[in-house]
Amino acid sequence: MSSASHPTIITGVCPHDCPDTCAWQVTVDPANGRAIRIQGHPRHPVTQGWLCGKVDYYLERTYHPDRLTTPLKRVGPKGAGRFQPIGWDQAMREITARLRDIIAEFGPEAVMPYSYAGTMGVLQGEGMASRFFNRLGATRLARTICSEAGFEGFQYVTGRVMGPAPEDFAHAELILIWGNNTLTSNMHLWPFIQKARKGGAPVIVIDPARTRTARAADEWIPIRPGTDGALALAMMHVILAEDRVDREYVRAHTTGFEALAHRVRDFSPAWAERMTGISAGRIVRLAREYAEARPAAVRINYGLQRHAAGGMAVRNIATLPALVGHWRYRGGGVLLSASGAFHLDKSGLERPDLLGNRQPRTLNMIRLGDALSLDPARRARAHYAPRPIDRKPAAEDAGPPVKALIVYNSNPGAVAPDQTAVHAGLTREDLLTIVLEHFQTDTADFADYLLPATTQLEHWDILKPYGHLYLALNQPAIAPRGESLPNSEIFRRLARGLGFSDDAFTQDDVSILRAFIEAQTHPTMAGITWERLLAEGFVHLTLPDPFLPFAQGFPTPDGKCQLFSQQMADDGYDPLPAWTPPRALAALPSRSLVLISPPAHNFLNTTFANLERFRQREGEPLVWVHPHDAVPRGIGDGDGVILENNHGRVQLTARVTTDVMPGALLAPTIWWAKLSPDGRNVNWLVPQDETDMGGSPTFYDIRVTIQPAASHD
Ligand SMILES: Nc1nc2c(c(=O)[nH]1)N[C@H]1C(S)=C(S)[C@@H](COP(=O)(O)OP(=O)(O)OC[C@H]3O[C@@H](n4cnc5c(=O)[nH]c(N)nc54)[C@H](O)[C@@H]3O)O[C@H]1N2
Ligand SMILES: Nc1nc2c(c(=O)[nH]1)N[C@H]1C(S)=C(S)[C@@H](COP(=O)(O)OP(=O)(O)OC[C@H]3O[C@@H](n4cnc5c(=O)[nH]c(N)nc54)[C@H](O)[C@@H]3O)O[C@H]1N2
Ligand code: SF4
Ligand SMILES: [Mo]
Repeated sequence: MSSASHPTIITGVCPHDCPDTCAWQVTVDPANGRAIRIQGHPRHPVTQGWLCGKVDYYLERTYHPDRLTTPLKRVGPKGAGRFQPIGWDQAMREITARLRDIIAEFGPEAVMPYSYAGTMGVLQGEGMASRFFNRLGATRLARTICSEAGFEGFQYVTGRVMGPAPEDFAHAELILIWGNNTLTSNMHLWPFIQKARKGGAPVIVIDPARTRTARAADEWIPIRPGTDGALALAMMHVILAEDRVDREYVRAHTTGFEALAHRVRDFSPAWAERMTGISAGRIVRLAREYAEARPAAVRINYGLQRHAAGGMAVRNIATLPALVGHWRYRGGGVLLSASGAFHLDKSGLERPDLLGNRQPRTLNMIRLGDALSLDPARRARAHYAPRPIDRKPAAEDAGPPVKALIVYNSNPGAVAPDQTAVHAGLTREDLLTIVLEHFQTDTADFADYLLPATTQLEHWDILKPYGHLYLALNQPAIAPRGESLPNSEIFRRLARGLGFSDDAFTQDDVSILRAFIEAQTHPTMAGITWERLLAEGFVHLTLPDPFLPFAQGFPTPDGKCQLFSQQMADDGYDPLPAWTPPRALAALPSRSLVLISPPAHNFLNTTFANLERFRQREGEPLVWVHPHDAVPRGIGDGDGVILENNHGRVQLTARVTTDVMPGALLAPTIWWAKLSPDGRNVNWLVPQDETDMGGSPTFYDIRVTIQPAASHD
């Protein structure tokens, strides 16, 4: 930091799991090295100078008195969250000694990493951690908790997951926001949507709930959760029946049109009305409006695919733009994620070569409860086997029990399905649990060693966004708080303690990031250098302007959009768009309702949910109930209610409202369990079920009963 008296301004980027990946500027007081201001980068074309209401307070979070600042060792019983400070040296000595014993007795697969996107940085995310776990030969983790189902469904159709740039939404004639609460979880897309709107494009939201986005749009079309695949099939039906197809585009760039035409004949709007709850008349008009727009920009996000058939639903939607040729036009198509536009080679960063010939098992993160079980039959179920052709192993082949769990960038004790099973696993006395964290989360309470990690203000990183096309560099603005260390350094020390002497574990953070950028050879990275990132902070991928990802073809084996997918057939799926009902629709106790639990506006998953400011804004753990469902059950607005199914039971407060469709309940989340009235959150109600594709969770495909807490025995 400079010794001048002028405040220093450091450029960085938000680390959170949010499509916007905002660039920021942090002002540091040179007198004491303290960050005094944070603001959105004024020159970043998507950030446009503003951060969200959460990250506006990133300094408050960073300097919060509850921040972990020293390594801690457990003193109380497992889960009690009682710790005493120890030094880094002692922590590393004790942890590595225990890891050595575990590996000697059970083999390296008895060590399991658990991480997700607490930071999306390539280095503090999986960079150094992968090196460590690859060198060790630890169990591998299938990171399925968020996006895999939709990702797979999209990829089968287009070959790569990408879509129109957010800036290009401004050029659309129709905006469909399909299962995305843009103003909460993707708010930097909104200004481009508003631009399109000024040009006359209507904005339509398809969602079971009248979210703040639906309220701000021109129209809300309520849809029964998990039935989007049916809506897409009926739209295709209308487009074909009324011959609204872009024949030239279909002929040049698609495979399987005749088979698709035959398939969708059965899926009439009248049929879809029974599935979705949307009137047949509205479906017909929607299909027409969609086909006539030149083009329509469709935003789907991951909320849409947290249902048993989420993969197929996204696959069906991803088929639509090819039929009407929207990929030809600026802003046309479906945006699920922009990540496929990035072709980053991570092999030098994550060093899969350190595995050698070893092939450790892969366990699915959404089945953490099963993974931590001492019953081999349950452990076998935790193996990652996402496609119909994949087989889970027999119990005797499940591999060793997990004896060491190393958690970083995630809070599985609150975010993962089946919390009863997760907590049972974390309570095991014989399990060594190491948690790298900023705060003492629900998960951290179960740690044997709780290690303080730096925040984005305190470490280097590079961020690849999934909602736009600017790669960004994060420079540290302040010194690490207390004794906190970057994840990269913690894994380096663990490696050293285990005697790993490869140079992978001696390289410093800046050298790693620089080498990562210098190793990129794909044309989209042409002209993107370390020096430019240092000087500019963020750089747009090198792409043609306009960027029309599928105007000229698709990165599939035959170069065409897979209306019929041979790959799907080979993987055991229906090769054509199909209808798979969500589990919650199946005939179940008639008094039960479908529960969805999408992101709360003021939290970022469980991040921020421990801080008073955001808890106050959010109020209390709520569940939205339609009056049709509330009244017969004697539930009034503000009443305590019990939600229950055969996985668990949770107490919430009812908000009786017509903002959610009858038959559906909506509980904004993710609340910390230990800060909730009954010490639980909605993930006590979620089973470890997997989606049709990608082995993802079914967070929004849950059947529950609801009744007033007062009448509950
Ligand atoms: N403020 C905030 N922002 C976030 C997050 C957060 O926790 N808070 N989380 C981040 C993460 S990790 C992710 S993955 C993204 C998630 O981003 P999204 O997937 O866009 O999540 P939401 O914004 O909740 O939008 C999901 C919407 O889908 C609706 N929905 C649920 N089921 C269905 C369905 O079956 N069909 C349709 N049509 N709609 C359905 C919900 O009511 C909700 O309005 O957001 C990121 N951004
Ligand atoms: N019911 C329900 N459950 C859900 C969802 C839902 O919509 N409903 N959403 C699901 C989705 S989409 C997702 S992505 C997952 C999210 O699950 P997680 O990825 O576990 O997300 P967070 O809860 O935000 O936890 C991230 C943790 O990482 C920590 N962290 C941040 N940066 C760093 C760092 O640099 N180093 C270290 N060591 N720690 C760091 C933060 O303090 C935070 O506690 O939850 C899923 N669970
Ligand atoms: S959470 Fe999203 S909107 Fe908020 S600052 Fe970060 S990237 Fe931007
Ligand atoms: Mo997510």
